[in-house]
Amino acid sequence: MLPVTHPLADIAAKVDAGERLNTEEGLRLAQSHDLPALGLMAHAVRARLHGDAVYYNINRHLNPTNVCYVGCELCAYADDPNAEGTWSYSPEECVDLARRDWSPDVTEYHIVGGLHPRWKFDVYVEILRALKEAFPQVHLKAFTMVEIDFLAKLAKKPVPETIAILRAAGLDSCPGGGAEIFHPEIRDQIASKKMSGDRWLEVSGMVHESGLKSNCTMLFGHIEQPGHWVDHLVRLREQQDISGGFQCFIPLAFHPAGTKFAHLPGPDLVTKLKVIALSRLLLDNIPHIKAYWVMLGREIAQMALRFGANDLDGTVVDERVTLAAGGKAGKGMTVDDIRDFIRGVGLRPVLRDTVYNEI
Ligand code: V47
Repeated sequence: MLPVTHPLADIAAKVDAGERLNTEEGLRLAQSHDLPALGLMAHAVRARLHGDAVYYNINRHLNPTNVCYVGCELCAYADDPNAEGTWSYSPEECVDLARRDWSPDVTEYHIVGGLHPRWKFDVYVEILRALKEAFPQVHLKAFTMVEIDFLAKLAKKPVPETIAILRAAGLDSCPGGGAEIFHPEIRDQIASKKMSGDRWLEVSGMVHESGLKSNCTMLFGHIEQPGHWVDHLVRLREQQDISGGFQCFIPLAFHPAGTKFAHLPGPDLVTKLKVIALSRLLLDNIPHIKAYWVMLGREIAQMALRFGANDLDGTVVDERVTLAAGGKAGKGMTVDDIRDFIRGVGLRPVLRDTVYNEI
């Protein structure tokens, strides 16, 4: 795939042979400036796994509350209960909101929010129950590992029992947020009061053990170094070897506005494409890499489909996390936008549900 004299030729040979790359090789890729070579290798892997298919879904985002007592340095979305512009929707209001943006082809609600200091466990359970009752056919992908751990504390129950209660109320799978950067050197600065990386991985193991699928993420383009990406990806890969329930990895491009890091520029084009390619090359046991257009920006998300990504997420509509931090990708994409976008790079749009069944 690469000429034998190329500095990455030995890695390309391993990629060709379908062999797992080690940490040292990951670091060489992460530090390489040869973006086309990374893209070529990652695209070959993605073509081997998925041919020319690019998955997308018809979904809606729902954020029941942006009140959160944690106050992560990386976040512009969440705030304390007395701050202006906060919201806390009751289960009925969540259903009303969901109804506002509903259409018969919606297959997923993506539900994340803050760790509300005053809500009881039952509020979260009732939100799921009310949505499931109103939209029994829609998959509820709800609560990150951070929220699941918090809910277990609220419920005063072990995590597996908590998950069982949430499942009974309608939980179908979990989104991948809250992973940020696992390495404490960085995590202690960007999410100093959030659960540790070890705990995030442990809770995802329990989610998988319960039979639910989940996604995983990495927040990049702030104060981390390439070595932290490799550490993060290798730890996800190790967890996946153990528990096997990650469906999709989503690299999240940092948006600085309104955060403690507002002075930073955020990741550039090269960093975004490099992280997409690196994740495809290192995560040999996670099937899908998502180019989340809301955070990458539409044009770079389209290019990412040629750098290892095979999924675009969905129509989204009412996204608030990125918007709060200066996101400019705009409101939802229509299905026609998404299909044109995928065809524009010579690939084939495939409509999926949340667990990657073709529709
Ligand atoms: O957990 C917070 C991140 C996540 C910022 O699982 C920020 O399919 C950038 O996880 N700049 C929420 N990112 C989004 C998320 C997600 C999105 C789409 C699909 C899926 C999925 C998951 O956003 C948070 C946090 O890691 N985040 N603040 C920021 N300023």
